[in-house]
Amino acid sequence: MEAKVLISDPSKVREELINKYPAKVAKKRSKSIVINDPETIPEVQANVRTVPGIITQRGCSYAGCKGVVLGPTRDIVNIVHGPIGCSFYAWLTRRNQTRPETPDAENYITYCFSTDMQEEHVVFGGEKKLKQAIQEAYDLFHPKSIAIFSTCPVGLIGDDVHAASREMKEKLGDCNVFGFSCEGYRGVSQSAGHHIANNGVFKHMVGRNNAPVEGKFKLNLLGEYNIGGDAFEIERIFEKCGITLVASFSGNSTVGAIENSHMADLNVILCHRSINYMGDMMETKYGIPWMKVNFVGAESSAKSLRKIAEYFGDAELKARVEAVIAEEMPKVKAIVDEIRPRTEGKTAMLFVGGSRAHHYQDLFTELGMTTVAAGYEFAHRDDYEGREVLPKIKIDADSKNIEELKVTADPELYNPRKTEAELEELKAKGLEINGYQGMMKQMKQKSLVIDDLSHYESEKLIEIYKPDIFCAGIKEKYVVQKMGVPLKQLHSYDYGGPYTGFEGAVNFYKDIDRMVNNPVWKLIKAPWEKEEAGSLEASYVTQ
Ligand code: CFM
Repeated sequence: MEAKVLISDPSKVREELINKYPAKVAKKRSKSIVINDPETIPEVQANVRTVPGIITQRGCSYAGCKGVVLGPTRDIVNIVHGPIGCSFYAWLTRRNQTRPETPDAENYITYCFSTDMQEEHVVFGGEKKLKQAIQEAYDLFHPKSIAIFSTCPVGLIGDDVHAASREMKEKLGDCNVFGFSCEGYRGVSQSAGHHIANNGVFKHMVGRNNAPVEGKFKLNLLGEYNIGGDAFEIERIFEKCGITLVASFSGNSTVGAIENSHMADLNVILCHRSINYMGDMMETKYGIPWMKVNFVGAESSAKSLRKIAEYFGDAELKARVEAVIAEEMPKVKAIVDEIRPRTEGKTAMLFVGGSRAHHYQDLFTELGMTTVAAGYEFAHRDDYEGREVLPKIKIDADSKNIEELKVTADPELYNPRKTEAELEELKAKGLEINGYQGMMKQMKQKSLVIDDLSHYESEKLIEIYKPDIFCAGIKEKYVVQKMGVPLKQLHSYDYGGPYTGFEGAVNFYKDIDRMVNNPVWKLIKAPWEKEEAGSLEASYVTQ
């Protein structure tokens, strides 16, 4: 069927995507492929098991716990209990950056700590080796904290990382040792690991230090991991506005700041998927409300700053935020005005993680580009449809495996930062407190929303739509580029970034301009597209 005909009727595209599958698979995938209607948001099947063999983009629970949430904190020794590969292949690949206060301040991010589990430990147990590893790390570095991460074999052989951690914490005396049961197979994706990490950070770190924090407008930044320096740009803007960042969860963060984070008066959440649990738990225990913000996109950054100022309700802060926006925006506008005529009308597809497939649409909108299809790898229905659907989400066996902490108000430290009446007033002003609208309300009518995109579906989509840019990760990059479509990595940003805030937006506009307007993509012809029969060249064959 002609691509143009298909595009004008996305239900036909949907059929094309699923009609190659066997009936059972087609039935399952069809629930995760929907045609958007921002008015009456359709239900998307999400956070369910991937069809085996379909080639998913997803990662594992260990990746979500160790790599995503705990990895960016610089002064914690993160020991991976497992075979060496789990550590080695996660070593510095996420491009999360950090900036120690002084050149000799603690920073373990560049290290790779592993128990290097061997067959012998799988057969006879690895706890002894784990305790030795903790002792060795302590003797070498004397860190404030050591965290232990379980990989698949640890759960299979039954090593008790929690008991080993407790024993070593007691023995060492001045080092907070705690473990995570984040075996790769838990849950259906890295999303399970986020939840496990949130629970552990909340139990073992948050609230350990009640020292007051100076500053008039104190907040925590939740779900910002400083990929490519994103957090540095947000810190710059906060500082200019006179906003005090108590702790970041967890880009450019320290153990001390997280332990003290319950002294802040607001939590702002960037990546809802990976850290909304923390927002809810801190609200229940300490009375700190949370608010969804987005610092990806210049307009979104300005909007988020205004929301923060509105929350604190201080005239001086509001004026300062407006002054910062007025100072930053013209520089951004000058660049976007120059680039936009070259990007206007072009199309993008975003299939990333659990948050960026939504947020980066704002930057493409600023460039005049349309997102024709988007989806998350591992997000839940609320990230697509908004948090209103939370009560309707069915809890399946895979989710039941993940602990839900029972949190109650702290008898001494619970202190509601806003009264019910004040919260109502803020809501009346349009501030969404403890809310998130999800991706679909912002997407156009008839755009495609696809959860846990398979490899086959990605190829089919590219064939039909020929988008000007495809955003995903390293596993997809070269396959897509061989089809003549540039791929921007929205996980690691390739070699670029930061992309947050005002300076980040400018970086993004320039990078996308360079990619979508590069003539090289039109010159590419895959070997199998060449006209002469039998002309498939294999230039890597040397003889
Ligand atoms: Fe949140 Fe993230 Fe993302 Fe994510 Fe990730 Fe990531 Fe991501 Mo890769 S925490 S959900 S688990 S914004 S590592 S920094 S880019 S998949 S979209």
